[in-house]
Amino acid sequence: MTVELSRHDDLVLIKLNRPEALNALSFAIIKEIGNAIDEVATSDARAILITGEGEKAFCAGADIKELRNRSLMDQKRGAELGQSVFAKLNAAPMPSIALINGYAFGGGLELALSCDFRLASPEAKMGLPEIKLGLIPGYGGTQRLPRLIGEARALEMIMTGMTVDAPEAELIGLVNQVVEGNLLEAGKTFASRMTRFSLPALGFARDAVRRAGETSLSEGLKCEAELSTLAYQTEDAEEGMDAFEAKRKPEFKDA
Ligand code: DAK
Repeated sequence: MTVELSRHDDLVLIKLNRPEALNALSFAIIKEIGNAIDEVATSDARAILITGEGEKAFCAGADIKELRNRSLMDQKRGAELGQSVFAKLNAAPMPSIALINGYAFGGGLELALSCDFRLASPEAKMGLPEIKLGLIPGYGGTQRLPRLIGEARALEMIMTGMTVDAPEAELIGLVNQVVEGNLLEAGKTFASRMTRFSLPALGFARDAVRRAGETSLSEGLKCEAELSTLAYQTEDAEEGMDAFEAKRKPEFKDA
């Protein structure tokens, strides 16, 4: 298996393990990532961490050697495969955090962009260099990057193929944090700030925030009213407010 799953208390780590090719994404690996996300999504894990094996790379992008000599239909299906697999992270009930431990280029950065959060080691380097190959991103980068860092910066990254280092990535909001020291431990600590909350409430919050990048303010506010009402109707909301009044810690049950 080139994609490894390991359990760390209430978290699951998905690790791309193909360091000899800097964890480049073959179509087989993309399918394995999809299977791994499916497995975690139906488990009792409270968060997903994703990283790459080795000290050099999170993921150096699509497997360039494999991209050659394919029919247009195969390419389109390939793009749809990558997009649908990465979208599974958005649909998973638990939050996802990319631990960018080195290069995250092309499809590798697109995988990280599909996570809810990104932490990076100080030596991490990120970019969408597809333009240098005469290509453009095909696994969601043209859509997720501008929603995250704004159109002008996203256009600059995509149209120049520039590399962004970790401090700059933090400055422009591409990563949440640059981590000195152990990235996995930092990922666990980051996740622990939300793992005890109600998964339905976390999901409603994520859906509402995502809508901000997709719709008008008035439509987004309507959506927020609906989702916040749904959250209010959960048993967890009752528990949370009961616990507040009783001055005790809430015990959420994801219900
Ligand atoms: N694909 C395949 N092999 C790769 C690879 C990649 N993306 N990146 C690295 N490798 C392999 C290298 O070929 C080398 O293998 P050997 O030669 O030893 O057999 C090994 O990994 C180590 O790499 P380097 O020797 O190059 O290591 P360096 O430290 O010198 O350089 C680097 C590291 C990350 C700067 C360099 O490897 C590099 O520039 N890699 C390519 C980065 C890149 O351009 N990524 C792809 C972006 S395009 C689609 C449409 C578009 C896309 C996908 C689908 N459809 C329509 C379906 C686009 C996707 C992309 O991701």
